[in-house]
This record gives sequence, structure tokens and C-alpha cells, in this order.
Amino acid sequence: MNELARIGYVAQRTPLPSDAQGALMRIVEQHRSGYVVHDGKNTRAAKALPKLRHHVGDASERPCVGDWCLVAERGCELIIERILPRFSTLVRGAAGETQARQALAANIDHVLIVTGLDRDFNVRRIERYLTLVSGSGVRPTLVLTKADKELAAAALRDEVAAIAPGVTLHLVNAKSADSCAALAAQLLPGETAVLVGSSGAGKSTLTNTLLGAASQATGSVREADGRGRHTTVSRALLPLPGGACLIDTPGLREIKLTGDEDVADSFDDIAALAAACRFRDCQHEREPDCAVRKALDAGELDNARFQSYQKLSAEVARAGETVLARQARKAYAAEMSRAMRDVTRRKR
Ligand SMILES: Nc1nc2c(ncn2[C@@H]2O[C@H](COP(=O)(O)OP(=O)(O)OP(=O)(O)O)[C@@H](O)[C@H]2O)c(=O)[nH]1
Ligand SMILES: [Mg+2]
Ligand SMILES: [Zn+2]
Repeated sequence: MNELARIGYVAQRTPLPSDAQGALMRIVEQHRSGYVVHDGKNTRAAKALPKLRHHVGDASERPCVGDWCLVAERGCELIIERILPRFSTLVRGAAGETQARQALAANIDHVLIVTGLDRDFNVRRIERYLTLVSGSGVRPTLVLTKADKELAAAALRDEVAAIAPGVTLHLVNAKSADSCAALAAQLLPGETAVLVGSSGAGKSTLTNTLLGAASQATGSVREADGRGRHTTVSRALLPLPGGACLIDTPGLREIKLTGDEDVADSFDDIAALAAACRFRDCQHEREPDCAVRKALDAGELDNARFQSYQKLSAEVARAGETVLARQARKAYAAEMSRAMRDVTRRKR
């Protein structure tokens, strides 16, 4: 068990079921073709039982990096037979016009939201990440990289601090261990942290620096548009020398919300204002005695931040809609447009 503690095992959080069979291991890599599991000493390739991979109900329950699993030897193959209940999961909406959900990492304590201070910098995207994390109960930390390349780094940091009061913020040169020392000290022994952010933000660079070894490949950003090259293609969990585990992930192209988020948590300044609106369900449009409108008019609330709040709130509501409610909304919209068409035809 001591060996499993090295890769983040805490028995109180992930108790072994009484009918457990096989060996307890952690999924540390996830590839299209299969998984890599860690037993505390070594890593080995493994395959999951088909019934685990084809979870029809909710795709986010499929085996994922960070999962604790029971593994059995079958001939010369290692088979993941059972996934133990997770104490946390970072989930996003799967790409495309679906309500499917995708787990990015399981059994994590900490999400490091990585943003480069180069052309990657975007406070609206940081708000979106904070909103995504708000639904998971996992603690977020903001990491701004490439501080060594940006002259206005301190001003950009203040801009981020203003939209994320109460969230820990680190300004770093991801290539320098000295620069990352304060961040490293916050990755506590036994905890698991996951890195998220766009391609080229510096997630793998940071991983290598925190690890003290060049384990993950890194790639330069493109001259033309400053975007990354999607160098990392699969998720990987690595035990750090200080006793924490870190999960490096491929850059996300899309951060789709799931409907489980709590926008009042990532926008607590606006939530506090809204509590003083006259109407409980105030939309902050044209209602009388709207405290949010008042703050906007007085210049106390940034309009771009308010727009972002409205957009993300609507997205959460829509993503959280049941399939039936969604069908009803679409049917209503179709009926309305048909009626409008008939009206225009009759006018002709
Ligand atoms: N000067 C400087 N360069 C950095 C810093 N962080 C990352 N870089 C560079 O930015 C480029 C992208 O870094 P990666 O670590 O590969 O980015 P990533 O987030 O892992 O990207 P994907 O794997 O594509 O998602 C590399 O050329 C790094 O050397 C930093 O703090 N300072
Ligand atoms: Mg990478
Ligand atoms: Zn209002």
C-alpha cells in the first residue's frame, strides 16, 4: 500500500470494495489503443473490458486517466475489470451537437489552468475554464506562463486577478525551476493535479520543470498565428519528486460546459450583485431595481465580464436541459418560424 501512496492512493477516499478481486492499480495513460496502469512500482500496458469502454449511459464514466481500477492477468494480457468510485472528476461537454460528456481526469484534487502570456492570453477563456471547474468541486489554480517573454506581465496578471478574486495565481517562466518553486510548493504530497489549457500554453514544459526531467515532448508555437502544434496527444499521470502527482493533457480545442457548473461560483462578484436585484429571477435586461444594471451604468462592473457571465449562464442552462426539454424548445422554435413564414406568405 505504501507504494500506491506514491501514486496518490488514499484508502479513506477510495476504499477497496469487500468483494474486490485482482490487483489495485491506477490508470496513468490513456491512448486510443488502450491504457497504461501503474501498480506503485512499475507501469504496464492494459486493456479495459469492453463493457467498461462502451458505457452507453454516460461516456464520462469510461475508464480515464487518474482512475483507480482492479486489474487481472488474463494469459499474457492485463485487463482492467472494474473502476472504483471516483471522489472527483473533471468533465467537459464532448465536441459536436451532442449532450455527451467526456471525463478529462478522475480522482483529482487540483486543476491548474495554464495560459500563456503570448497570443494565447484571453481573460474570457480563463472565465470559461473557471466555470467548467466550478462544477467539479476541485480547487483551481491559475498559472500564467511565458512571464519571461512578456514585458507587460505584471499588468496582465492584475487583469486576471481582477476576474478571479480568491483564486491562487502564479506568474511563471515554465522553463525555470526557480520561477516555478512557489507553484511546486503548492502541489501537496498525496494530491493529484491536472494541467489544462490551449495547445502551446506550456503544460508539458511545466510538467518537465516540476518533474525535474525531460519526460514530455514540447513543441514551439507557430509563427503565423501563435498557436500550438498539439504536441501532446494523450494524457499522462506522473509522480513528482515532492510526492504529488501531475497529469499532463493535450491542449483543448473546445471547452464545452456540461450543465453541472455553478456560474455563481466563478462569477461571485456578479452573483453578489444579483442577490440585491428586486426580482429573484432577474435577467438583468430591463427589469426595475436591477442591481447588476446599476453597477454596469456606474462603471463598477465591466461590461465585457457581464456579457461573458450572461453567455456562460445561458450555456450552462442549455447544456443542463433534459433531452425532452430540448426537443420541446426546438419544436417550439420550428413552429414559430413556420408561423412566421405563413404570415409573410399571406402578406404577399
Ligand atoms: N520563454 C518561455 N517559453 C515557454 C514557456 N512555457 C512554454 N514555453 C514554450 O512554449 C512552447 C509550447 O510549450 P509546450 O509545453 O509544448 O505547450 P503545451 O501546453 O504542452 O502544448 P500541447 O502539448 O500542444 O497542448 C514551447 O516552445 C515551450 O518551450 C515559458 O514560460 N517561457
Ligand atoms: Mg504538451
Ligand atoms: Zn438584475
